[in-house]
Amino acid sequence: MSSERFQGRVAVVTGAAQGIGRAIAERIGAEGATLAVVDMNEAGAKKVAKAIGKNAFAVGADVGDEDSVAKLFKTVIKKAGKLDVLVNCAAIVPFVPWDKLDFAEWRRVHRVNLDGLFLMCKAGSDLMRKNGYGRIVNICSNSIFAGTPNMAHYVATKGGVMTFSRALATELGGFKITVNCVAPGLTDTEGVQASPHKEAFGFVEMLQAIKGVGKPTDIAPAVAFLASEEAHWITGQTLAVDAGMVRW
Ligand code: 4PL
Repeated sequence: MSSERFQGRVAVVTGAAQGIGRAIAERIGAEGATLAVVDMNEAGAKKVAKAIGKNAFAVGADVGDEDSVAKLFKTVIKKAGKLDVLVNCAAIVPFVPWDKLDFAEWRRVHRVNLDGLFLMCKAGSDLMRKNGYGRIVNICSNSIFAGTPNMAHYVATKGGVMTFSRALATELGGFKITVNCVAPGLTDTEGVQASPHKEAFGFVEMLQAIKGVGKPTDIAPAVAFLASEEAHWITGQTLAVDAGMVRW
């Protein structure tokens, strides 16, 4: 049954205290997964885990810190015994015009968006290789196709998310582990609403084939599909989920 696609599966979703990560955690949790709701904001992660139910537990972690990532997976193994699904959604979404962008800010965003992705995929895939099964879904952004302004460093990291995922798919194919990306467009999240990005909804909508404002629940189904068993023949791909704003 499609509503029980993740029965018996163990999943980790990062950045799951809010926004798109939260919607993904809720969706995979509702479909039966045993689930680690991971976020730097541990209190927020606890609230989300509690709302999902007994199959979910919260873990506070900084994906950019190697020790924190090691501790996270130790907790997952202790609580759930294995890892089947890893969704990497944790990211910094900055708004910094080029004139204001300095190296410290460039590094801050790379530390989470790319170093964090590397650390999570490295430790996560080690467990999946033992498991003989795995689904990795990395959250990208359609800004890599659009060249969205005021976030050149973010766009650079998300380009890395796509190309790294492509290479990782090759490395892990022999272990029955798939690696894919979902590339949302501008989405109505707490983070976006708290930033100047919220002013861009009208412009983005003008470019969309389908009109409207993207919600986290519009993104989660695509992630759940790529994280499911039946997506076994798809790997190394990036799927734009943005009402057709970009086509490539
Ligand atoms: C088109 O990933 O893809 C704003 C903010 N506009 O973070 C994004 C677009 C933003 C985007 C993004």
